[in-house]
Amino acid sequence: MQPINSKIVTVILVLILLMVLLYCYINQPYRFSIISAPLSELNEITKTNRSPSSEQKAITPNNRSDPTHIVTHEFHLVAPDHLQYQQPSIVFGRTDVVMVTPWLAPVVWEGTFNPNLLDSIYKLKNIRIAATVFAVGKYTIFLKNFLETAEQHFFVGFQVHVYVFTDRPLDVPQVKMSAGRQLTVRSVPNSQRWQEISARRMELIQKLIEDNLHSYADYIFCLDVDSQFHGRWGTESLGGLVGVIHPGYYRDDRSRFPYERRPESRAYVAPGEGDFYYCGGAFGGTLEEVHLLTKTCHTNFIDDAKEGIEAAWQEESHLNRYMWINKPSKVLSPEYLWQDFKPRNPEVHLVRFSGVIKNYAAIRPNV
Ligand code: 5GW
Ligand code: MN
Repeated sequence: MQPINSKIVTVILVLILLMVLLYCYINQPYRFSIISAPLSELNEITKTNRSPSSEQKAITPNNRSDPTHIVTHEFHLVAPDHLQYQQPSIVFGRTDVVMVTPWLAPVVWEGTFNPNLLDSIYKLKNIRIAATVFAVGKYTIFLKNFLETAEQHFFVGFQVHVYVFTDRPLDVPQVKMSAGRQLTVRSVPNSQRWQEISARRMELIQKLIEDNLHSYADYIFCLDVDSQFHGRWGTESLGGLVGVIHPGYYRDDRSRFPYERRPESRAYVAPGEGDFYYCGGAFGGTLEEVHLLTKTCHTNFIDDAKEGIEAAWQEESHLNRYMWINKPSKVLSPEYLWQDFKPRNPEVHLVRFSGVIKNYAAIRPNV
């Protein structure tokens, strides 16, 4: 009897192992379905990226060994059969705003997309969204409103994982979250100088992604906490690298953009260059793209600091330099980061997310 028993046990163990392998195999490819453009086309390294080989490694999802292809699940869009929605037109549409960049990335404005169609497409993909928000020092007071309004407007009906980075974990409010949504608190050291918090923000997002975020999310958005949602922010915002147009400068000539103007800085943007002024208070995309962005911006910030230079708007300046060279594949209109004190302009039909009015003296550390 003895050898038969052990044979049965071995057979069962082998079967379990095969089932686990099958499960892993089935789950893997649907998230990364299409093999597309060569890396060399997609990833022109900025003049400040000094180690292209490590950057290439960083962008290869799941460290797959073939460095010549970027694999992504972004491009293959499957709609459910028989979905009813308004016929699209290529001759009628909004005429008061520009809906595409010169490199053919969509610019997302209200009235340019069908939310139900997009949600149906992305529901089938079972996507998971991560959001990061920093609340260091007195900025924890913004968390309640931020989290409550996110429940009402941010990727409603999808799997959302919010990561709160704070030095005051006990001050993180209990906010009721719907099924499929969760919050994780990550402790960070307090810092006296905002410039340090700012520099660390990119570094901590980079680390979060490296900490196996792939097991928990497909896309990530990095948002300022001193803000609230007023309207839908959902699947229309998904893309490889996603930039948000700053509400303060979008009607201005590029000469007025507050880019870093000293050539010594790695955030330098020369006169006559630059597409838009993007905001540091909201950006996102796939984990691979945001990993490369945060890693590059943080490295450049540190290397600047070693030479005694700090860009005009810290990480925002580095982000703007990065997005000048590495063009975003989707651009979100200023609907996606307005400011509560700013009257709505006519082309802004809907404010989705905006910075709240804050009492600087009351919340900022003495710097
Ligand atoms: C920001 C400026 C000066 C001193 C301190 C801060 C600060 C920012 C802080 O003490 N704690 C903190 O958590 N932050 C994080 O950085 C928040 O997520 C905040 O939303 C983000 C950017 O700073 P803001 O919102 O004050 O910058 P603006 O340009 O939106 O006004
Ligand atoms: Mn802010």
